[in-house]
Amino acid sequence: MLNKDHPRYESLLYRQKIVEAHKNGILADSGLIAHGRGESYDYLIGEYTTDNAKNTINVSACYFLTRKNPVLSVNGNTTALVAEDIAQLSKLLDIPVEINLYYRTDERVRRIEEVYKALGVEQILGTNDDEFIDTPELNGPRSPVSIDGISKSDLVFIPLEDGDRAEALTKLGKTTISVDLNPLSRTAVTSTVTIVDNIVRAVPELIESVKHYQDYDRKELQKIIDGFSNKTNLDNSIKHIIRNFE
Ligand code: PTJ
Repeated sequence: MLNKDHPRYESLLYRQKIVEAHKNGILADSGLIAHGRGESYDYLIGEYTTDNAKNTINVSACYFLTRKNPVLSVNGNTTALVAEDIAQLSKLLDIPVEINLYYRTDERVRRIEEVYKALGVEQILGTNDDEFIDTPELNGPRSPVSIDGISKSDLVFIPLEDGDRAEALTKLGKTTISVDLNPLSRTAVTSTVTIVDNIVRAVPELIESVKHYQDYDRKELQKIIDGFSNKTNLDNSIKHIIRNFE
């Protein structure tokens, strides 16, 4: 039982979610390590959503609202931490959730599918019954994607991603929106938009941002997109961490 007065209550709560997801066969063994790496970057950032990250979340919302076929790609860590928010985002934008795992097993896919089904998500792709096609120039377990989902998409949301796939998807001309606490990672560097924030804060904020921008004119959304530079975003994120050391 967690004590709510503990100064690191929230962090402990998310650790508990991660451990439970591991016990339930949702999280990969390496997912525990990936979470620890994320925690350390979050600590350096200050464990809050910076103004710079808020800006990238707003730009991401504008991208979601101007693309034809966005897909939310999910893995074990994303499901462990923010499955409810992913389900909400999928319903709000009427877009599919596609399961794409680095450590793919039929059993993990089945368990993750159950989570989203229970949350009422209607469009779940990347399941064991799906038809797959390989992502060009990408080897490994994350290469096969759903013919009706990521393969046809023009925008892929890729939280907690590995660099190879982020790079391959961007090279294919897709808009890639990643969430990664590490602004130096290859995923961060090769994505169209990198939200340098903890996924537990970023996805709820993204939902609010989509609600805010959904009645905006397309031209206004495009103007916000055109004014964005991911290089400047990453430079700002790194400078923020350096300032915290001073
Ligand atoms: O569920 P699977 O099989 O697809 O496996 C998922 C993991 C995450 C294990 C796999 O994709 C992996 O090994 O990823 P990496 O290469 O460790 O990259 C994960 C990135 O996410 C790292 O840069 C972490 O800093 C970052 N990260 C970890 N936790 C969070 C995070 N970013 C945002 N929010 C977090 N909570």
